[in-house]
Amino acid sequence: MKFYIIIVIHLQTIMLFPDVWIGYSDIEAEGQWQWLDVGENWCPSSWTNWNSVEPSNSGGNEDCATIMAHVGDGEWSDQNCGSGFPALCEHDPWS
Ligand SMILES: [Ca+2]
Ligand SMILES: [Ca+2]
Repeated sequence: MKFYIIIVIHLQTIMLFPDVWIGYSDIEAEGQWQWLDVGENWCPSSWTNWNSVEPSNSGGNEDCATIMAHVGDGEWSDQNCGSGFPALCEHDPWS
């Protein structure tokens, strides 16, 4: 059995941090959001934490989700995948 430690940083308390990618995307099919795992497999999920006006797919070109650092309480936004944000990753400390 594997155990994972997930470290969640409350980003609103660290205002120097930008938004961060979370590995959730609808790049394969618009509106069908899925997680991309380490094996590069797409995993659908029904739980989300979108901001009330997201996902907006602004300009028809927002296919990657971020946790917004300065809006809401860890709410998500879809943004252009080419934006240079850092990524939040899951790590198995026992592997
Ligand atoms: Ca999209
Ligand atoms: Ca958006």
